[in-house]
Amino acid sequence: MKIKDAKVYVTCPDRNFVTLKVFTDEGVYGIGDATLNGRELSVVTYLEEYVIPLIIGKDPFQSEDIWQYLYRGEYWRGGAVTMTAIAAVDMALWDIKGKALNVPLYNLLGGKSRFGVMVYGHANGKDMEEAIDEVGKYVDMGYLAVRAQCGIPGLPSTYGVAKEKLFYEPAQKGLPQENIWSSEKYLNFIPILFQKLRDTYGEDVHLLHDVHHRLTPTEAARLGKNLEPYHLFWIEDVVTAEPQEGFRIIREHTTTPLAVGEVFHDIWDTQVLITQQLIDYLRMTVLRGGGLTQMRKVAALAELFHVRTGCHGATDLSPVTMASALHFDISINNFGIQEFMRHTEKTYEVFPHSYSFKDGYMYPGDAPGHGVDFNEDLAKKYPYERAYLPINRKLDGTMWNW
Ligand code: EZ4
Ligand code: CO
Repeated sequence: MKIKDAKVYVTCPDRNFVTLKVFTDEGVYGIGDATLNGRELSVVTYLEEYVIPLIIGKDPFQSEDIWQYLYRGEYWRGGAVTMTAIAAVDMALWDIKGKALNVPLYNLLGGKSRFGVMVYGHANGKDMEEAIDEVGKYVDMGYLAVRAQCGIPGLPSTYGVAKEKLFYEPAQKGLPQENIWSSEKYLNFIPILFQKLRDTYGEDVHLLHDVHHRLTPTEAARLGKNLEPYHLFWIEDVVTAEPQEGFRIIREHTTTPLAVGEVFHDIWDTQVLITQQLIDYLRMTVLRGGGLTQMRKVAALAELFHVRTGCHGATDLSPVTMASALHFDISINNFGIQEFMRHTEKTYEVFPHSYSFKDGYMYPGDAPGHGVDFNEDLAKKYPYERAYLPINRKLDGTMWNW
């Protein structure tokens, strides 16, 4: 079998997605997600101008060699644009293999290690009362795990708080929206939120929280300590992982589990964190993490050091990434949890898929490959619109991490 051609599609069914379709001489095609939120067209050019000419004529079953060819052969190594493009090719190749052999992807990755994939949903409220209600709605929908985010008294807006509750998407048209941040106000408020959540819902539901890279290691250690009585499943991205050693300060002070990595690209971004056991969960997913080819290596390394996976599953990852992640999640031993933000109906219509949600778990389905298709005609109806993620400044105007 040979790769005959590949095409890139950009569509905006409520938000932008970049999709790669790889065609073979035997009629089988594979689909990959190439969406880099807020910088989409850079990956389109990278794929069309540099990657597609390199893969035409290659055997799609040789995914390892093609991965190495695109990674080592570029010379400059890594980065968000390159790794998103490589992941898109890799996802499409694994999809082709599954379809050509008529097996669901998980059966090429070691088979099922569990019956389903536990996911967490996103509850958020502009204030405490609304956040508590929203968590209850997820519990009622059958979720076993819920991430809770809340507006902070004294701050006009913050990460994770949405108007459209089920379909939170932070990227917006026009220039980046500006948020204002105060670690002091945040640190004083969040433990009270989780105390109230435990008082209201008891200990059975897993609770998670995302800090979105906004604290220093010392502040993160304080947050972790203050949240210990409420037994969170994890706190996510409490600090950026540059330097990776920074997590040691947090680790030495708290038993609240730590997750990080949704913005990592390379296995090297995880090396110190994993091998020195500084985290509990790794957030890399198939899209930014170099496809299944690299993610399987990352998971194998993590397994040796008691680190489990918690793949990123926000709306900027298309259903193609979601499906690929579900096949990966169900097959590895050291799976932890999967994030699941629902896409809108418009998005689901453009990406018909075989995965499903029931009673807190997701199931990849048994369609050959990853089980997601792409409706080109419908996609054409929703042209690309430039959108940016927000930015964040401290109270005195200092630029900070959003
Ligand atoms: O803000 O993917 O855990 N999930 C997240 C996401 C990110 C978006 C950025 O595009 O942090 O909601
Ligand atoms: Co996050």
